[in-house]
Amino acid sequence: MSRHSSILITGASGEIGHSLIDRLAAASSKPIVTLDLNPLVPDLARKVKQQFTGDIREAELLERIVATHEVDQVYHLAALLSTRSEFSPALAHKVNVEGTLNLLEFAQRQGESHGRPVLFFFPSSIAAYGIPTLAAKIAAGKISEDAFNFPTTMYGANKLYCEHLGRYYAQHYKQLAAETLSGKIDFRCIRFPGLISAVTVPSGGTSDYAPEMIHAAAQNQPYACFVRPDARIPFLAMPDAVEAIWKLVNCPKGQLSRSVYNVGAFAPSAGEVEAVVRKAFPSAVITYDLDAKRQTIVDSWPADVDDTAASRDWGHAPQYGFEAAFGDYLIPQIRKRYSR
Ligand code: NAD
Ligand code: AKB
Repeated sequence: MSRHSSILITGASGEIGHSLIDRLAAASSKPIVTLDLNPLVPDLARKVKQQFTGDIREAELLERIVATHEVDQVYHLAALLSTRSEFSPALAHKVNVEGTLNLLEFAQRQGESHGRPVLFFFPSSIAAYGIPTLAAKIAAGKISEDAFNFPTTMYGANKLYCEHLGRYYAQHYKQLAAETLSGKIDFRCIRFPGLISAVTVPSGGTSDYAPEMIHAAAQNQPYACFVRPDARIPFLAMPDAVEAIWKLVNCPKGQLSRSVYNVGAFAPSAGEVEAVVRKAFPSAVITYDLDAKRQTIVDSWPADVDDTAASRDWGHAPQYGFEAAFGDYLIPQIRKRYSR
């Protein structure tokens, strides 16, 4: 039986997965295979060659994938997000770290077996940063990749460690073995800010207040924001997130100066998000009901990120700034979505 050279997307039923499947199905000739606890919605299922439903921690499932597919690209999206991880830190470690280790081992075996480096895309997060005080956050402004790498959440610690695991597999794997076994994985990683999509609503994250506010207003539902109006972190519109993944994975390796890149676009406060949402939906009922503990997490994340390296190395240039993200993408598409 011949095995097909394929792309594997884990966590494919989630927010990024939705948009990434569309993009890869349209732009790549390779068949797509997915793995998620939840099945894909029918529209997306039609775009993939085969979907596997189950847990990334199950070795037997990964064996079933290689029985029929020769994988040369892995987009490892499956994870528990920050708020959810803080309620179940041991489970988060199992899914976010042990799950990633499984996928790296899987990719390593694939690279060793077919002889080509397996591209491994890993979505890290601004949660990998931990700024000790609000005053330090305000003073720091745009943060570059190597500053404040002291996450305060289990999720952030998981992400930061997995960035290192990926670099280890790519550059130093089994460095004491007689033969060279590193280089079988081409590990590339983006630290995403909060993502805002017009087609999906997030769950389990701490940056969720901004997308939740917009989706609630468009459905005429009241929304109580869990952070202060002055809470500020960077955000990126989902089409720009997918474009960034596409640009990074298609960049010639020699142009990359690092394995982990910041990407940013706009960094409004919650109050500034509220103002644009109110302008678009004047009858929106938005209040503030502070969750001091989730606020503390947001306060430990950067007010904005320095993405000079991503712009220079692989041309990160988001199409949507604050005004355009709302005016040209979110508001029109979300209105359409809920008026059906
Ligand atoms: P999401 O929660 O919408 O999707 C995650 C998917 O992973 C879900 O479909 C879930 O069913 C699946 N999953 C969870 N545990 C699993 C397991 N054990 N086995 C198999 N599947 C499992 O998240 P998203 O927003 O699409 O994020 C995708 C990735 O990007 C995650 O790694 C996340 O940490 C990262 N990221 C997201 C954001 C954001 O704002 N959305 C920002 C930074 C980084
Ligand atoms: C979360 O809030 O957990 C995510 C993220 C910024 O990584 N949206």
